[in-house]
Amino acid sequence: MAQISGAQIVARALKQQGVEHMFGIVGIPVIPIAVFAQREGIKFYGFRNEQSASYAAAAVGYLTGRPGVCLGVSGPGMIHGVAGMANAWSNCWPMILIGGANDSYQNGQGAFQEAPQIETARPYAKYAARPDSIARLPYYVEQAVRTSIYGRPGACYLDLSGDIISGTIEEDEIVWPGKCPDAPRTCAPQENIEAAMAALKSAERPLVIIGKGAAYSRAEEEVLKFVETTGLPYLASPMGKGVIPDDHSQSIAPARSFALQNADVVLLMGARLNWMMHFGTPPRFNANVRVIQMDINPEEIGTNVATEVALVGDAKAITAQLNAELKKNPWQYPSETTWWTGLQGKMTENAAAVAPMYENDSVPMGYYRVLKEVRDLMPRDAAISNEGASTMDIGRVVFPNYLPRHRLDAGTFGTMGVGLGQAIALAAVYPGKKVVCVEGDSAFGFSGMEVETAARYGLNITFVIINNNGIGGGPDELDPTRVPPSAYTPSAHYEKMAEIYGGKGFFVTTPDQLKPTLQEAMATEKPSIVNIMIDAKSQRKPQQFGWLTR
Ligand SMILES: Cc1ncc(C[n+]2csc(CCOP(=O)(O)OP(=O)(O)O)c2C)c(N)n1
Ligand SMILES: [Mg+2]
Repeated sequence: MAQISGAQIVARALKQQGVEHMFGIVGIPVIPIAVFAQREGIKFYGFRNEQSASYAAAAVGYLTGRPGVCLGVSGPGMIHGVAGMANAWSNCWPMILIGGANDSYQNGQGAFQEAPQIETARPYAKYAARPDSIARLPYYVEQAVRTSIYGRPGACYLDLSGDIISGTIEEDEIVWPGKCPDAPRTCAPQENIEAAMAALKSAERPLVIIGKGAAYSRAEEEVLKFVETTGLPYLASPMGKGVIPDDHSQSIAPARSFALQNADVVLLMGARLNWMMHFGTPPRFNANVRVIQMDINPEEIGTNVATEVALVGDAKAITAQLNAELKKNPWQYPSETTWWTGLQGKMTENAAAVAPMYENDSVPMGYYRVLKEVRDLMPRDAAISNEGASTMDIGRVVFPNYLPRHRLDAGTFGTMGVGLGQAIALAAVYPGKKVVCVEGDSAFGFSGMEVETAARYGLNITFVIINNNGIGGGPDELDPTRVPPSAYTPSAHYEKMAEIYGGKGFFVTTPDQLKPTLQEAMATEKPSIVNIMIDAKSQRKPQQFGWLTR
């Protein structure tokens, strides 16, 4: 009988559980896990910082429905990876962090990189375990994979001490639990389905809100059918965009504020009434809004606003139930109502307000002018990674999504620094597609070195930096003795980072340079960086409410 190491067992167990992507940084004691993972056919991406690797792992979980894995060494490596766990916890995305740990027989002795790792992971983990037996490693891996994707998805942590990783046993001593199936799709009771339809029928000003939960459950076909059959107006959360193509005639995205303020019945499809939806409360929502809430997690029901009808379970399965109910009892919201007229009027008004900004050729340029050009040059099926403050808020409005799970951004946690890792995740999951990674200059700095990672693996990513010299803009010139907290080096040449891997960088300051440089950048095989200077004072269209308005 052959001897087999803990590292090899972990790698084989992950592969057996449907894990296809591993991101991380190797070192003692986790090197053999990465080596064996590659040998088992898992794609390993060596990163420059575990933070970015952990963001990529969670994004892969969201995009594929099976967790991505982040691999980090003990102590500091593991702790960097906790950033991704927290982001995954907030976004409800499945991932597994595997942290190496000191040899267990040195516990408490001040071992190399010894740290309270389980305790550190715990608040963000659905499951955090330290396997104590090599033979049972596949059991722990299965637990972590299953827990990450069953119920509300989230992060799991496995703490692997050096002696478990490098220890060996006879192959026939191992217990293999078998592959855990995808999460069972849970339906809502028929009475809730009927109550939901009754509530919608009683509405004067109904609104459907599509969240990333619907995208995660791959409900796109069912949601499109539901929206088209009912004729209801809808809007999408930032990452719910694309579940229905953004150019659909029932999208009322440009009238978002008006729709939220005036809707009397809201159907949430995998979207939460947290800060991103202004808690579902005034002044952003009607004080008497009635809520139909579709969510995988019963504990989410009733958060911030009492729920009139709860649809607890899987978005794809429950939307199919709603469609079946509509087939039995056909109903459609009339297309000629004062609600539709109001929404359409507001959309026209808002489109007219931003139109001049798209066309404004003044130098320095504004966000809309620049992002419009990026939009026009990206392929229709491009996958978009987008972060920053205004760079992201305006990008979300300017860039259309025609496909589900093709937009990743700072998410529920508002995390700056996710952009490059998430772009790499998109490229890993969608080979052959163009990934466009649009970053504020501050956002880019959090993980800029990962451009080298993207180049090393030959990923089809175009990096675009919207440079206003800082966090929400900085000064044109800097006095080193008085640097404002939000400022970065004015006109910093971030595009030169492409030179480190033999790629091409572009520095753009005028509108006439936009098209040729972006075209060339999108056409090149190695990742290019297009660094576009904009007016530090450029802003969003004036908003009635800021994101954090009370
Ligand atoms: C991890 C983290 N640190 C800090 C912040 C605070 N923050 C919010 S947006 C932002 C950067 C905005 O600047 P930039 O990316 O240049 O976009 P701009 O608005 O200038 O276009 C920062 C640092 C955050 N959200 N996340
Ligand atoms: Mg900036």
